[in-house]
Amino acid sequence: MKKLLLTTVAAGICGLFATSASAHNTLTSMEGYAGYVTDFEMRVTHGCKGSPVKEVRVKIPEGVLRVSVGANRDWKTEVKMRKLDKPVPGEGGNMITETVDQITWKDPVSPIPAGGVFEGLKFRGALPKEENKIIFFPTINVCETGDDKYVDLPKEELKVGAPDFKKKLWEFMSATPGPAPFLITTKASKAQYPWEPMEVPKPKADAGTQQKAAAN
Ligand SMILES: [Cu+2]
Repeated sequence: MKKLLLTTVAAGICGLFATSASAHNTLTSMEGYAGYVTDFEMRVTHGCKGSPVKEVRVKIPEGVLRVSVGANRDWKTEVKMRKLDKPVPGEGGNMITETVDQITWKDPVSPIPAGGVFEGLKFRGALPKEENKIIFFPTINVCETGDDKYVDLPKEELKVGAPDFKKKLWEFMSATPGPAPFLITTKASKAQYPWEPMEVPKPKADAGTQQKAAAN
């Protein structure tokens, strides 16, 4: 009976904040410049119904490449790779054929307390060049008892910039107890590093127009 009561109270605390994005695992920064190599931090804000967190897993979404994990002396980190459908050019001319699929932080010096504090787990990677894209990073907390899965994705595609985007995003975040953390790519006004030329995408009609001009 006592145990049941405890669980109910803890569930009540989570439920109270369930509609607030800050109550779940979220990325500390929910925006990032398209194409930039970006530092990410997965923020863990509470345990599973009162149980401390002893393992955190993050799934790296498609299109986020060149991923590395921040040094962490409190957790053991483990990286699982996946093969890319299509190899992409990497630095120094060699082709990248596989990429990080999942990062796991486990066996901590001590688990993240169930409440009252948060912890940020750092990793980095290159964001896709596509602007106004919402990218999901599904994540799972494994606790001493039970787990919390923040792996739910929106039922329909969320179009950043659409008139009802904010409403749809909020609906998604409050629809289930486990919305996946996300980040929105925004337009960068300059290349990431000052020595890099800004890439100007060529309009598709360009080649045809030039050919015509040449023919004339
Ligand atoms: Cu939560």
